[in-house]
Amino acid sequence: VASALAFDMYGTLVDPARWAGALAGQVAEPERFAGVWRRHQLEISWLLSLMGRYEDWRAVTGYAFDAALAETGQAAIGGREELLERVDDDPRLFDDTAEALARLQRDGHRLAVLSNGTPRQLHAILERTGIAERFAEVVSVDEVGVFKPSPAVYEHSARRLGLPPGQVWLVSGNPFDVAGAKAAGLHAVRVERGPALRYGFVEPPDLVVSSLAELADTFPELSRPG
Ligand code: LAC
Repeated sequence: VASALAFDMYGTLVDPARWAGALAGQVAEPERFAGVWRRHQLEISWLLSLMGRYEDWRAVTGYAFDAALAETGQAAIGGREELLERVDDDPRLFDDTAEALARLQRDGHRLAVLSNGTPRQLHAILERTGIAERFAEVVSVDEVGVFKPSPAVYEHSARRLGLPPGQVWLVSGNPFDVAGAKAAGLHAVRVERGPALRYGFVEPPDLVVSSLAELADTFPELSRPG
């Protein structure tokens, strides 16, 4: 089948809410902090992209950490660098992920990663979580120098996979990412990992699943040629 599934990383394969574990004892209300941090991470990636600037995801994550401290009224903490390292070094897969990827690969699907993360971060996550060999390609926005949901990112992924955009299926738990993929002419699967947002200004996803297990059940039928 001449198609490929391109998986988002943070919020789809690995769970950013698990950052709370590394934050415990370092900041007040670690669970709330993890959510505020994540929101600033995305906002800053959009700010930079609209400004026509680029700094990599690692840098964005640091700026977002400082913004989250300010928003939650906390002073700068000692050991900021170590904490950022620790979060990077301890990725946690969502429970449904490893098995679903194995099934999709066994069914003959070509799998890729398409993420805001740097190539170094992405390869480290894949190695540490033991899913590296599921993926034929690892595509980072770093290769383009702009963040999701710029159309340049999705178009680049299709070029990297050697496919027309309409034959790439982005799989993401992030509604803004699904919207970006549809706007750029890709197919998109939304994994319901959070509130079911709807954006009326773009086409809806081609498929909505409650888990990656459901994707592994559904996708072979959906992508059958003819
Ligand atoms: C990513 C962001 C969206 O992995 O979390 O690309």
